[in-house]
Amino acid sequence: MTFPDGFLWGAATAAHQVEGGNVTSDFWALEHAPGSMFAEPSGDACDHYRLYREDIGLLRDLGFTAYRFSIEWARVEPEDGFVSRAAIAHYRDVLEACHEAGITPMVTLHHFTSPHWLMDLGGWEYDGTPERFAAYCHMVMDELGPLIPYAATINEANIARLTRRMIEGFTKAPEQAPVGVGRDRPDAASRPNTFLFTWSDTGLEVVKRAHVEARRAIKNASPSTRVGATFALQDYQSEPGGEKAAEERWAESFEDFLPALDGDDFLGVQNYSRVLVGADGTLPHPEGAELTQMGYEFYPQALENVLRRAASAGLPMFVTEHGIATGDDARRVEFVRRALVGLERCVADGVDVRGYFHWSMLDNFEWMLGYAPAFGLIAVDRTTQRRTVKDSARVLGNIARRNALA
Ligand code: GCO
Repeated sequence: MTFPDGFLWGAATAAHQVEGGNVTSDFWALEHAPGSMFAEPSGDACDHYRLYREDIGLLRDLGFTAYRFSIEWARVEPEDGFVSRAAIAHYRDVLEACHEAGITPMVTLHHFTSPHWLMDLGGWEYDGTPERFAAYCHMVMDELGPLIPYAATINEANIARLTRRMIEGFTKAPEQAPVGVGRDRPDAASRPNTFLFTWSDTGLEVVKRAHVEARRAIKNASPSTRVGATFALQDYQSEPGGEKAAEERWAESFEDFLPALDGDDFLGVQNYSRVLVGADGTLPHPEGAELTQMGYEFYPQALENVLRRAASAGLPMFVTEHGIATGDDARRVEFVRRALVGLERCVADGVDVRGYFHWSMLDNFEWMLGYAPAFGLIAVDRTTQRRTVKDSARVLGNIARRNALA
């Protein structure tokens, strides 16, 4: 069972989840707001802003050939109109470290967090945000473009659609859902429009336009960079009576975005599990199902199903995220192995998949859930910042070395 030549084998991170000290971002403010819905603040995270050379070296030593990480807009442009040369120099060095190690970088330009100042303008409901975002992308690519072969504009451009469904499931009244993310009053009006908590139709249009304008800006500044966006794609499976509802879920979370992807070079597919859908919506997990630390069903077959469906976009695909939160690394090994058998079947059938990035390189800051879920191939002692390589990292690294499953 081998993979095509040049297939990328990587691990993924996002700036806010690993770098630490992202103090000029909207999320930092939310984490420290009174009544915050975050279990704990991100703090120093994995101190990856300082330790990136060590971390990239670990990936290389393990056998990986690629690394997906994000450039943090809030660091590059910490105040409206001020560009930090120091931040650009930092990311230049991260990219150079990748190339020196023989690691192909894939850069995400927006991974959930935004500069705090953007919230004062209306965040992801503000119709000027696409231009602001595109200007930041242009600036980054103008400086660093030759070092960036692959750029993803927005991570999980469709996440608001998924969150909206999840919230509906809780309350049937989305605007009343997660409280504590606002400044003083926990109602919708006071909730800043961060990327993750903007559920309105206006917000969706802003996101789509931001992707289109960013793609244009990136291609102008760096014509050799291949551009795409990434999507959180669930394997929606219908139970009798739920066929129509399952189709709707897929349409709203994927097909609805296809017009905005016209002109993209690749599609980033991110999958973690399946969702069972009945006539009235999401169904509970099957009796006795094994659940992960996220409460998702352990269901590695989902990746293959989702890749086959997403192929309808007609774009080359990368698995830009796939992983499992578990304290039992043997289950991670099993999860990866079974998913990769499915991925290999896709490739053998001619589905155009060009790489696999595991989420995540490091145990890291899982947003509102804090540091409890363990998604990493590498454990991090956050007191000493010591890294410990897990078996799953060695197993996946060996697959990468052979470009084949055992
Ligand atoms: C997301 C993000 C990652 C998560 C990962 C695990 O999908 O929410 O892209 O930042 O950490 O998916 O939940």
